[in-house]
Amino acid sequence: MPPTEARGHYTVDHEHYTVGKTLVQGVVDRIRRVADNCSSLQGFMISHAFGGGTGSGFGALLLEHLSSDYSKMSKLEFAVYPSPRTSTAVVEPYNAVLSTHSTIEYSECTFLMDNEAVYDICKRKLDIPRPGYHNLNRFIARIVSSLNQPAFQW
Ligand SMILES: Nc1nc2c(ncn2[C@@H]2O[C@H](COP(=O)(O)OP(=O)(O)OP(=O)(O)O)[C@@H](O)[C@H]2O)c(=O)[nH]1
Ligand SMILES: [Mg+2]
Repeated sequence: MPPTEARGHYTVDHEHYTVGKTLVQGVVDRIRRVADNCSSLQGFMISHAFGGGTGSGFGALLLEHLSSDYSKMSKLEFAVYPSPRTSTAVVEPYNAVLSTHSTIEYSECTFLMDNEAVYDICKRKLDIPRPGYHNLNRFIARIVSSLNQPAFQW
């Protein structure tokens, strides 16, 4: 997600109702341009963090638009759930709670990657003394790839 100034002060409300509203149409237009060039579009995969202002607020808004423009296509979400051990802003729990309802209404399936659990697995099972984002991401990437694999066989 693009960096925003004063991280954490931009909560889900800000991204969803103010800045997000002015940007979302441009993003949807770009997605449409790519989608129109696909010969056999099956759906969308959206990766975002529930804790980030952009990831939660703008993510929910984008999902809402995709679901009205492409109602028949499947929309799969890969969402990172905030953990106090890796979080950078105090508003993350609020962002996560406020954006949860959009996952119920607008996406077919949401895969929740709990940063806390992934951190624990890296530390205890994979013996990484101080796991960083790159360790967490490598692990998450494997999960996402294994979920995608059946789709690639078609
Ligand atoms: N697993 C994992 N979690 C991340 C990573 N980067 C950020 N997070 C988590 O995501 C949340 C913050 O989301 P960001 O993606 O940084 O925020 P954003 O969506 O860009 O929103 P802004 O607040 O507008 O910057 C926190 O809970 C972080 O711990 C990453 O590379 N890997
Ligand atoms: Mg950001």
